[in-house]
Amino acid sequence: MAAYKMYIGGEWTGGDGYFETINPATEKPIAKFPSGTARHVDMAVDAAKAALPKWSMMPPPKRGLILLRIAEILKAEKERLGRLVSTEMGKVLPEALGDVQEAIDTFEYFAGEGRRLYGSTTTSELKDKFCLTFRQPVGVVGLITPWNFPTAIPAWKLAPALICGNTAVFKPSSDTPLCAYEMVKALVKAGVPPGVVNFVTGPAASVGEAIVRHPGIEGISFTGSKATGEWIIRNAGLKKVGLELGGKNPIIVMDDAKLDLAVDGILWGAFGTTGQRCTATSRVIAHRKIKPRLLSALITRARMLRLGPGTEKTSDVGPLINRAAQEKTAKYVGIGIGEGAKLLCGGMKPAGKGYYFKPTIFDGVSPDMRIAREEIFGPVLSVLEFEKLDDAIDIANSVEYGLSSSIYTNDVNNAFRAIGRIEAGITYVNSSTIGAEVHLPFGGVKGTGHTREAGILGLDEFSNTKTVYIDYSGKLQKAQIDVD
Ligand code: UN1
Repeated sequence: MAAYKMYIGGEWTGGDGYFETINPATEKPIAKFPSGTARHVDMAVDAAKAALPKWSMMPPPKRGLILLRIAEILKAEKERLGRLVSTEMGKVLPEALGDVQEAIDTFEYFAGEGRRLYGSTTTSELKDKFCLTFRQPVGVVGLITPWNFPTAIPAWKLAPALICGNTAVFKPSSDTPLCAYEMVKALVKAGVPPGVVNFVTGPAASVGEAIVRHPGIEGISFTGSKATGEWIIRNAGLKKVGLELGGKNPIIVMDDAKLDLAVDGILWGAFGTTGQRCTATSRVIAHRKIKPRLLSALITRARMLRLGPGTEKTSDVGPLINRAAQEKTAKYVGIGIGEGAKLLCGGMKPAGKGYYFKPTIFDGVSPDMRIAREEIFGPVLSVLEFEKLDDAIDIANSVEYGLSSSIYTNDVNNAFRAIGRIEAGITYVNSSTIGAEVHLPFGGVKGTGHTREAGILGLDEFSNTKTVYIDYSGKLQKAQIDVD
């Protein structure tokens, strides 16, 4: 089995021992990666610090050209990388190719920012005084990424971090280091200078913790669980912290909705990526009148979904990421049954190898049940019922998360009411809860964290705004005091 290396200060470096990355469809190891330690994080931070002055002073359009080259390299390798995403992470090939495409789009988008990175100019309350703002890099940033979008999410962080002139320590999830390695290779090939991005693999308890606590790191960007996000807030000191912490995303289906469309959207949102998206649809809040029809269509269609390796054309739903995820999903099925919800389909893993789990639907779920409140991150859908839209929105808002949401309705008044009242960073109308595009802000409210990634607002996480006052009056002018 191939043993890979970390990349620190432009050198490919080993660690203190290795861990294995596993193909979740076969449960077989596919590669070995170094177990990094706090010492490697120190080395990475030193390298990132040393590279910062030159990188941050390079004109942003030049940095943009490097980002564009990264996009081109990923584009040329899309098929191979897609297969790798599918093999290492488990998602089906069309989605895996989408993951790589999202990374390509992100690098292209932020490459263009090299010629914008807009600040603002504004008026002054005093004569002969000019006011403006511009963006400066945060400094050395720590990027801690999850496994569910093993190329797209690193791109969401790397591209804006780099265009803003930061240097980085990048720690990928230990479930998908090979996808992350490929990303780093593309960066190096595109001409990202040594020390600008340092790739440290290994456990959260050593590498992750060292990044979060490191005094040489100014910013942290993390996507993952709420519990870890809270830990980061407690331990990162005064670093600039960006968090994207998951969801319990609802689809409200009104009695006037186009039901076939809603069924397509629900299945895609709940069982696409085997339910392993922060944006996954985990609750359907269905109008009492249409619920029986909706459920019968959902069950029929969910039972038809074919489980199998992501790399096989015949697979609709790939495996979960690992054994722990499979066990967690099974545990929640047990909790749902124990709470008195009605299991309509799925509810177990199929026989044989691979961390598969059958698409699962619960009816008779009430908002106080744990399966209606907690993020399962597996193919489990809870169906709740309502009669009035305001009640549906109250149910939608009754959880601690607030990432994505959706309403299916043909009534524009319902749509706008939901858009205004649902507590979430994203609301879709007549479309599923998944499928965000890279040029729009992505993020949540409440327990999801309040950071925005992607789009123009994605620059805010990786830049500090400098405010400049230029007084050309030739005399001392006092704001708030020279009022006449
Ligand atoms: C995530 O699950 O953390 O909107 C990201 C979507 C994808 C990104 C999901 N474009 O579903």
